[in-house]
Amino acid sequence: MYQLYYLPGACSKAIHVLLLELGQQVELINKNTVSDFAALNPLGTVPVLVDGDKVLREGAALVLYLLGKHPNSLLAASGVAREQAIENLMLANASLHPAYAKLFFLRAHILDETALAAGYQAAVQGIEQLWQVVDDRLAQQLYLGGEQPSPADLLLAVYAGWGGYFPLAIKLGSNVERMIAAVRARPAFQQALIAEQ
Ligand SMILES: N[C@@H](CCC(=O)N[C@@H](CS)C(=O)NCC(=O)O)C(=O)O
Repeated sequence: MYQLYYLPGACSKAIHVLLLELGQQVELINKNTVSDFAALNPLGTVPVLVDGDKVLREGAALVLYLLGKHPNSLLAASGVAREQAIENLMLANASLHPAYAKLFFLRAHILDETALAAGYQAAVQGIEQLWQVVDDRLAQQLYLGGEQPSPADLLLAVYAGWGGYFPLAIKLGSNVERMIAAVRARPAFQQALIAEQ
């Protein structure tokens, strides 16, 4: 069985959902209950996945590891569909995730309220620009993966929830909202939600 180090609602939830989509059993370990988490990940971040004697880090790497190991319909084995799915995975993990991380950083480090509001506004502009790209890609299809979710859809459905932690409206776009509702309605997402509560 896999062990997944997580924080409730964090990006680790996408790995949790993916494991359930793949029909895998997972033992969840809240990072905050581990006294020496730095031994597993010196960066202190989740997700960390333990598979036997392997300790794996970095969300996108975990996604590719799991999809390479278990038969699935989330990622094509080769060709243009695979290339697009990996581009979308990186758009989510390497662009949208850091864009949201700016909001958390600002809240932790900017004490002046006016400066904080200006920082939030600039960060939200960047986030909305990225959602617009995703929204455009969803114009003709429910998921970035087409009729089936791709890994990026799972990640984005988790990230979209982070806006609720801040006193700002973040425009996602109607296609994005439709995709997120569809991902969140999936049994794997619901199961992960309950398990992390
Ligand atoms: N590049 C890393 C980023 C991971 C990351 O930033 N994780 C956040 C949660 S979404 C975290 O663990 N933050 C530390 C904390 O909240 O204690 C990845 O994709 O795995």
